[in-house]
Amino acid sequence: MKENLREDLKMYLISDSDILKGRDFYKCIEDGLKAGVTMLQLREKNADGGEFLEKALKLRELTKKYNAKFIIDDRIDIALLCDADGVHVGQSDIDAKSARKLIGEDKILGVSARTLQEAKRAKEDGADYIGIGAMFSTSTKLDAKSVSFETLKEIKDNVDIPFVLIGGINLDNVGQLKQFNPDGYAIISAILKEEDIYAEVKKWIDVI
Ligand code: TZP
Ligand code: MG
Repeated sequence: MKENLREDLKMYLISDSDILKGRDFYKCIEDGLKAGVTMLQLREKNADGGEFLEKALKLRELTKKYNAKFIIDDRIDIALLCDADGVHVGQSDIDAKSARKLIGEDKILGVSARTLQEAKRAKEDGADYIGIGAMFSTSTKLDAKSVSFETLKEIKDNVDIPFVLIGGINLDNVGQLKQFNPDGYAIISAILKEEDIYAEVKKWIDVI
């Protein structure tokens, strides 16, 4: 499940039902998968458990079809029920150690980290990768605090763990992040707000 984790992190798409409102959610996500998304995270901030699970089960099938890894945000119960490849937890969610205990050793555990201390702790507690951000300002997560390039460098130099960058990243600013050589980029709006999601993912794959 995590033999090729660094490769799998390369084109990391996170779903957002609000941004996709009024569109066919599954078709939009499938277009991204078809174009080469390597890892998909289902992130549902407003769905109740039933709706979340229904989406998770459908996306589990789609990610299998396109050979992409499937990660569930926050909800370990749903990750286990749909047999996702892993879960992603933030600093105010169930802590990484407890999450690891519940999902076992085989599944992928992702943890959000904004400081060197959080990154070290995530690794010690069993994270397989960390998500560092927000790198730029974003309207997708209103409470997201920013991470400076200095902090990012400090984390990279001191914590040996696969990492993705997240937050406000688009095709115009991604060039500024290449110097940090991340394993991948985790993107929401720069991809999902586009009319042609398939074409947009293809552009990202060309760039990264
Ligand atoms: N965590 C930190 S920033 C962020 C999350 C979930 C939102 C990223 O969304 P976008 O639209 O790519 O800025
Ligand atoms: Mg969270």
